[in-house]
Amino acid sequence: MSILMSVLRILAHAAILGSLVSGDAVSDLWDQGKASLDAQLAKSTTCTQDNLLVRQEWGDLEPAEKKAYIDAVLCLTTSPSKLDSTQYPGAKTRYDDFVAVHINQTLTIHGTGNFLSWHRYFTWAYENVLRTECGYNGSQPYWDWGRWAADPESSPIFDGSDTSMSGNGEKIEHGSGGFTPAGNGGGCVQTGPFKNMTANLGPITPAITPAPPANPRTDGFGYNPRCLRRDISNYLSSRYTRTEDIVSLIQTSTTIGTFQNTMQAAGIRMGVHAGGHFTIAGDPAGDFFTSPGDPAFWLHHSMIDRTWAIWQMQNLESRLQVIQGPRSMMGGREAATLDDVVNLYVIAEKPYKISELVSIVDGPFCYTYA
Ligand SMILES: *[C@@H]1O[C@H](CO)[C@@H](O)[C@H](O)[C@H]1NC(C)=O
Ligand SMILES: *[C@@H]1O[C@H](CO)[C@@H](O)[C@H](O)[C@H]1NC(C)=O
Ligand SMILES: *[C@@H]1O[C@H](CO)[C@@H](O)[C@H](O)[C@H]1NC(C)=O
Ligand SMILES: [Cu+2]
Repeated sequence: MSILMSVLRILAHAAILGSLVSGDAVSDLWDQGKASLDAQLAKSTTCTQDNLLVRQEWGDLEPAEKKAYIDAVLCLTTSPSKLDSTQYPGAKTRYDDFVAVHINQTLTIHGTGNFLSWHRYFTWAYENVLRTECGYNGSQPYWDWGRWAADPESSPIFDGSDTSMSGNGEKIEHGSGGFTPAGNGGGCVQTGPFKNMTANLGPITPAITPAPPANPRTDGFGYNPRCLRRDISNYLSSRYTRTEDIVSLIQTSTTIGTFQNTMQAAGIRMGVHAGGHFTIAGDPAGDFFTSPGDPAFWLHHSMIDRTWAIWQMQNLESRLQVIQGPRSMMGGREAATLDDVVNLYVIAEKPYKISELVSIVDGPFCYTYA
């Protein structure tokens, strides 16, 4: 009897451990850095164990949690914009405000020294607005590319069910924007919670044909309502965003410069950043400027952020207060510094220095990844 009880207890214990350690090679790297993150949390003046939000992979959320997140996003898409409608006539909804902020800064936040910190703050601002303006009490979920790399279309993120981020676009005759052969969709998203979602801003660099209607303004801020189009396929995911690709990115990048450049590579060898964006593809997801207009953007960038955090945690002491790269991707090789300021204007209360945006448990941030 007591032997049986202890065997059962050991099995139960193993099951609990098993559920905490999700077990792929990327989460193993997280686990290896966990003690240093805990030590940093203990030293933090702004973040404690009690208010730490835990970001989870979409596939690990309960149906009710997925619905709560989806409802909050739909709330953003039906709340009014806070931007001036003369300057930004295409910004109709609060959701559009995020797209406008990204369009506005696109050329100084990609291929630059602030790429990672800017998008960390941007993704956090979104999570924060979902919570403060749309009554959401959960966290920003992420898309573990590796977990669904073989077939993203059938993943719980893109399967088109009520608890997904909506499915692929309708299958239409189309061409791709260059990085991939045309995929399985190309038309309007017609399934799931975001089938009625409208993209209002952009496009600026559409990556699909037939091209979406042109924006009435060259800056992309004009009002240009159109359906959300996607062209999901496993072409890139099965080659460039597998678990082994993520592990290799983390393990072979010894400087922040090589890490961010390898991640952002777009061309013959795709990094996970472009790989994820062009796995969704279409409009606005495949548009360099307007990509946050697809609600799956935030799950992708949360994974970008998690991957950066894991890279940092392999040696927190030397990988936190570091920066490399220019301030702009348009010539001008002026180097970014940790004192440069990130300003998100209408979607976040205050600007921060990059040095305040490098730790997930300091500055405005207080979250972790499961
Ligand atoms: C765009 O950037 C300028 C500063 O360059 C700023 O004044 C303006 O508020 C920004 N617009 C948005 C929508 O963030
Ligand atoms: C968050 O909201 C859900 C659904 O409304 C509710 O069941 C849950 O108890 C809430 N959790 C917290 C921590 O408030
Ligand atoms: C889409 O819009 C139509 C018409 O306004 C509405 O009946 C339907 O419920 C909407 N569907 C979703 C998923 O919001
Ligand atoms: Cu971006």
